[in-house]
Amino acid sequence: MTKSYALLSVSDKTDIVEFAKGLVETGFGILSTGGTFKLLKDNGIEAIEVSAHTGFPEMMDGRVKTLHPKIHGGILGRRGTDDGIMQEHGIDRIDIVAVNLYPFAATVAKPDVTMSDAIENIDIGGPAMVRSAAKNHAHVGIITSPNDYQTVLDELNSHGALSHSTRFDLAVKAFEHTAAYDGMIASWLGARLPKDDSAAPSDDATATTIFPRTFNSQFTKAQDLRYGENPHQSAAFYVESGSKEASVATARQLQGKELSYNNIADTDAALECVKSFAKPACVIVKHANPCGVAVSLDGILEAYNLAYATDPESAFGGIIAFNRPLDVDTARAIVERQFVEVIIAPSIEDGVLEVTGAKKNVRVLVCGELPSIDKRAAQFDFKRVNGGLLVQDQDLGMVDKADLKVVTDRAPSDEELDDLIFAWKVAKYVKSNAIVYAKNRQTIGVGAGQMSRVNSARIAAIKAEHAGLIVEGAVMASDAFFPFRDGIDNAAAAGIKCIIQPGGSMRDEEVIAAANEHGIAMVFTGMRHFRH
Ligand code: 93A
Repeated sequence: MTKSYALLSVSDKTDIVEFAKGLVETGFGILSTGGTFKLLKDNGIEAIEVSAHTGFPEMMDGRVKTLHPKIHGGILGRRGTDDGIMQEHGIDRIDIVAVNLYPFAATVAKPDVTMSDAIENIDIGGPAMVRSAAKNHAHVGIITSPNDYQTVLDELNSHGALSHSTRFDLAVKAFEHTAAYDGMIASWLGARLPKDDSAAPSDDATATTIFPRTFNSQFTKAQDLRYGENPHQSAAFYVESGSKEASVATARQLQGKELSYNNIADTDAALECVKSFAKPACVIVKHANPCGVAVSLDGILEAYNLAYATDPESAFGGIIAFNRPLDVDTARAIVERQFVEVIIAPSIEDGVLEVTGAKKNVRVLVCGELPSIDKRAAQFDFKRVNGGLLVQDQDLGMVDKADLKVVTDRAPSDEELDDLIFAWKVAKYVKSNAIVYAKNRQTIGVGAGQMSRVNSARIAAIKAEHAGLIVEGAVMASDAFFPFRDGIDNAAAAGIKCIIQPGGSMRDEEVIAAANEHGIAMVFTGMRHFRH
């Protein structure tokens, strides 16, 4: 049996002395690189320098320290299978590896960092050892964070060895550590790619900051944008690797000038909303909110006419999405009637581009067949907050008629139920607090993004009145429960006859009583659709 070592090579030397002491007490021999070795020695810990162990000096200013078969063979050798070959070459087992990497992040965070500083702080030997040990976690424990030293020592002391589950967990952490490290290097260097092929990256690392080619290795840049949400913000559009579903990211632009940052965001909102409907539908979005939505069995021209009628003022300069191929008549109706930024549809029929092309700058996008509504794969939603990232599943929650709970004396009619489900689907895509008034599968008033629900309801009523649409007999959808009865009283005064909402308020009783007083039929979905 060859000898067993723990190899310690750390840039962040927090608690390494105590850890080494503990390892020595459990019987490990310690191997260590220059700086770490010196610190251990200064603290009276017996260790062997890696260069003495391999017979090779650290060279090239430390670029080559641990890249040696006696190190990697000692880590990677399969215990049992490879014992013979290890013995033949005098390779000792390395059963514990504690490595953390050159401080690339801290280096590039310095305001006066140069390209050569950054390059020298790209650790090569460290990640190689981390990955070797993580790969061979069946036999080796890899520790990449001082936070794990004590747990490892405790386990070694109580059981004499690390359990498989501990080694596995440590290996996952190790791969996370190296993946994050490489991602960081790629992003930082990628942001400094020379714009011109002939120019080498300058040593003035702060000179040309651009958006990197990839982002977190999961997103690839599709295009640099002229600017962000506002002209003083720079921006780029990244597409998620492996993304196949019809989306704004996978769509093809057939006509019109380059999409802007806001165009992409609004096209996404419109397309995602129109995906909710199985029958021919049109969604018009303005400033990330649907300002008109309609479904029509007569086809998308009628759906567009109805959606436009909800709020012609807001539809000006909007983004229009369809869930059916765009035909010539619909294209003509749009460009003759209104200024439109983007039209997106699964495909277009012959002759459409001649019609849309006559109007300057109308962007036409085709996204391919839309996924069937209940077969969408949930992806992650990200929201950046200062200093962090919020991650959640996409809101793909759906309800159908069978999920609805009637809570009032009066139950909705079949016709009203269709409108309720329609209004509910729209409300999901309206920023909270969201109130949607609808009749005959047409929105007749949308109240979006207010800080109080009752104000959203007031706005929906004002919009309906403004567009000359009759609220009497319409339904109302609310993305979250009504905290007070005033929302119901207001709706009743406007002429609403039916309400869909999640329910679950402390005052549900009071809200239901208000609905009953007004002869309103109300259903609870049991599901909320906040959208911020
Ligand atoms: O320059 S390296 O990429 N080449 C190596 O062979 C190597 N081996 C260990 N960096 C290398 N290391 C790194 O040195 C470790 O990842 C650790 O961050 C650091 C510890 O060096 P020292 O013990 O001299 O302070």
